[in-house]
Amino acid sequence: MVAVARGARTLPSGVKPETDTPPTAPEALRSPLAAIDANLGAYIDSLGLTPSLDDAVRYALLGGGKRVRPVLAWWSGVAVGGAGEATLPAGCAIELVHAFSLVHDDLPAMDDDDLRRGQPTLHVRSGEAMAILAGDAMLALAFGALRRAPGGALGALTDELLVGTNAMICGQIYDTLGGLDASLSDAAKLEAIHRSKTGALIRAACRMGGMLGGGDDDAIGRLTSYGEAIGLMFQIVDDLLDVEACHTRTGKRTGKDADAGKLTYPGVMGVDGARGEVARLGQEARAALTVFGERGSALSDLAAYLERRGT
Ligand code: GRG
Repeated sequence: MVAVARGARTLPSGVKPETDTPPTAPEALRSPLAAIDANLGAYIDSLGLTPSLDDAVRYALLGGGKRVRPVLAWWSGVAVGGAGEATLPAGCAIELVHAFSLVHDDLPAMDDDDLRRGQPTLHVRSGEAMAILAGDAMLALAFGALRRAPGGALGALTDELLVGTNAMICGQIYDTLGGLDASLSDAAKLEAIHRSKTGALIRAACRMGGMLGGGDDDAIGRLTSYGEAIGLMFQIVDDLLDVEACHTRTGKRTGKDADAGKLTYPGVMGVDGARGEVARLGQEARAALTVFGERGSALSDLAAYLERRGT
């Protein structure tokens, strides 16, 4: 008899065991990171949070993460002819909302995860009450971070962050508690959930970066199309990683969604169908960038990387 390790899973049909090495992050993802991290750290330093909250927020916000959303804001600003540095208030705000969402998503009442970014989740490390409170604080601090943007942009940026955050929370409700029209097909439900839960914040990052870069309505419209395509693609890749990758690569438990009976892209359209959808959305994202010429090349590189990312 073959011994099967506790927690071992059988891979769905079409899935190859993980043998390859993940693609390296492109220069477009790496080059703004120092400025983004310094900006996040300086904002937290400026707040003088009470020590236990300061410790929890730093752990959740500064302890790892790819910074995909601030990087998207950065290059969206560049695509419309602005400076990446001008987008930092938006990147900081979005990353705080993202960090809040991960901390709350990991809680026992939601996804009940003990591992995130290869480390214990915040509630495992600091207790459930602190994880709830640190998440609450990060959501409030995100809106405060926008006050460092030029005054004239504050109203529009606040609206974008509000719309993105609210859509993310609605997507989480659909995903965990239900509420979508029962007559929708599984594929339509899945798209509605993830355009909100994962896509809305990515869309907001692109739009807010474009606004701070001084983009006009047409340019913001192109960035919106780009953000919507890569936002959905990001989730499909996440679902594929959930079945294909192991936790040492992703830094979080894998296989949980399928085990919990949740709708996933590989589950609904098969692994090959999901990969095809990733390729289609990648093309859609790149097509939205043509108007920016060379200034959109970093966003194009990011789309290509996000199609193949391994973490
Ligand atoms: C709790 C209100 C509330 C919302 C939670 C986004 C979300 C909604 C939960 C996260 C669940 C999840 C893992 C979704 C898949 C897409 C996603 C957001 C992955 C994590 O984002 P990355 O890969 O994380 O950008 P890093 O660690 O790089 O920052």
